[in-house]
Amino acid sequence: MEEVKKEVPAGHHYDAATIQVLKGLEAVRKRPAMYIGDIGSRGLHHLVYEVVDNSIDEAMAGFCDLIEVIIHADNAVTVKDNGRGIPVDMHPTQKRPALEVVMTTLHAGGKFDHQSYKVSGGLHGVGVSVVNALAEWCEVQVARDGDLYYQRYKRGTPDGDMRKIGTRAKSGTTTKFYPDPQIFSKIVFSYETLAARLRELAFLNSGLKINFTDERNEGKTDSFQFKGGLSAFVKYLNENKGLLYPKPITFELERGGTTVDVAIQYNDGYNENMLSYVNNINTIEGGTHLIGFKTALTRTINNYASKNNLFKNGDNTLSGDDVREGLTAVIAVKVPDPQFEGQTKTKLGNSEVKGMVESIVGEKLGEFLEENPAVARKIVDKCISAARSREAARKAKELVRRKSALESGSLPGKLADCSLDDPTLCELYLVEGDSAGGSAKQGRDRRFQAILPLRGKILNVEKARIDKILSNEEIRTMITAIGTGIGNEEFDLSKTRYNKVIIMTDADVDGSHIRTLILTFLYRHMRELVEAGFVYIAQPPLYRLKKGKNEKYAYSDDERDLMMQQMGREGVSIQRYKGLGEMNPEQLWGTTMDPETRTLLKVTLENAAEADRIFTTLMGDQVEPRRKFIEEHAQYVRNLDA
Ligand code: 0RA
Repeated sequence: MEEVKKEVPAGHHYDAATIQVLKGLEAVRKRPAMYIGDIGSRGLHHLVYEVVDNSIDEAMAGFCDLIEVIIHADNAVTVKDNGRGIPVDMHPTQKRPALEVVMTTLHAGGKFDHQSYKVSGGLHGVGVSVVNALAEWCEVQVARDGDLYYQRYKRGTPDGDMRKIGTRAKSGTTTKFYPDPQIFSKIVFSYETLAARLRELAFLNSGLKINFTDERNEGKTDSFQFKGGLSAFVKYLNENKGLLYPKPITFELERGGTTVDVAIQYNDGYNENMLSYVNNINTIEGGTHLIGFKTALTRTINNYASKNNLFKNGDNTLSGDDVREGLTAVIAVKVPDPQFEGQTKTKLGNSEVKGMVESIVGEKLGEFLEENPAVARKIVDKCISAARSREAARKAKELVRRKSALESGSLPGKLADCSLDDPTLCELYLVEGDSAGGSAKQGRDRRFQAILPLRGKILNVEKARIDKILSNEEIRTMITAIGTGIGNEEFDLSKTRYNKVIIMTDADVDGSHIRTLILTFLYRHMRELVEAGFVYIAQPPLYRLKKGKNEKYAYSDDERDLMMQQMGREGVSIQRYKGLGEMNPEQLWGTTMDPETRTLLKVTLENAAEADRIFTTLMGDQVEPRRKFIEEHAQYVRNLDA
């Protein structure tokens, strides 16, 4: 605590309350990950979400309709709203302005009134004081009752008292902060990551306008405002997809303080894309609201089909999977006192919500189907055709099971497995082509590295139904090698045979296409493997530079230029690698596979809405969006194992 005392600015009264506060924020600086998840890119972006969430709360309470977010040239961030302004009057017990209490007290959060919905799930709602504690500096301006107030903080401690700096007619709060480089190793914000969340918030809060500007990048700017909230969200998710009907089915209802907001639109594809939210938080693990929705959807569509004699010979019930084929839906509930459960605290636990959502969706969807028989008919036809292919898929799965039981030890012959069997130590390399596969087999450390060569382009699962997917040889081999099984019902993460599945393809257009095909398969059918952080992309070098005995590998054009300079240009020969096959086993090991020296990209899913859209967009024929995706969705990790 010694250090803490020194940080109290001269002239600032130093009483029991202050000490308490400093202890709190010191805890945040000591263990930042406990408050914001991690101190990497995720945690860094979380700082912005936390500040924005406070303005969103003000919007949900009905006092704010404009939020502006700016990334400044130095990566400081400003969040400005036109709400009531954080109160500035003296706090009755703390004897300091309420603003200072909010900014420096853990969990004060500014929620003096409890009328509005609290955002308290997962890592959200830890309070703006956490951001303040993890900022090298932070400045807040509050406009209230015609006056403008200001206070500055350094690493969570007031850098002077709150003072009045002028007048301002319109009320609001402006927070500007600079993330502390002592806490975060990298303080560069990703425009795309922040834009995705801000867009999502604008969809979820119909009418709210969120302006976003990046001053690092010629003032790149976006403005998000959607009048038709969730309907616009579902249209956005279904962009680039063939639609069964043009206008999403929507309804919004409040019951006993809980609001339920739903939008549904089917496309002619085979994937299910359901997003669920509680108080603006994406409930990745689902929960009672989602269960209620699914139950109502299955029952309502079955009831309608049977009542209208739409079942023909043999078809008589539709399963949950059948009614969700090609479904894009967003369900957002606002619950006064949400209970969050699960590993990442993104699963709603409130049991009363299930019945409420179930009855609302049942009623409203039932009404819609009755009143719109043409649309209803299209939906039912689609579900029945899904049910028929489900039967074919069952037979295909049966075939996989029987086949794998016949192969001794069940593992595919092409797999060169590793000798260890502890999955936490083991890696599986999915390698493009038999020749690179051969080099990888020779170059690897066979104790913990397994190699599975894949021949050419695997099936594009984006455009295929499950029965076709399961009859594809390369895909079956991958499923058996990984060991988890696939799909909603069967997938079991605990059965994974490797905690790292590493995609290794050539550094050319074909390689990038094959990598995308593999990623699409893993995302659509083994999503939990991706969510668990088990999927990686190998980074083979692009160039070999040689000058006498001095040999270096460059992984980008910039690196090549830098190395050229370092080696003194004259007499440097450059070899450009077009494929993995041009490297011998030793080179492949040294540059791409040795955990001591290699670089792996970890595939992360920052935002479910964006991920789905991107896979849909990507599987078209354009190369450019594909390249962009890889850059944006893979996090750069060097020497992961060091
Ligand atoms: C508590 C009470 C009141 C406003 C706020 C919190 C508030 C907090 C934040 C944080 C960012 N923007 C904000 N805007 C408002 C107002 C109480 C009143 O005026 O009666």
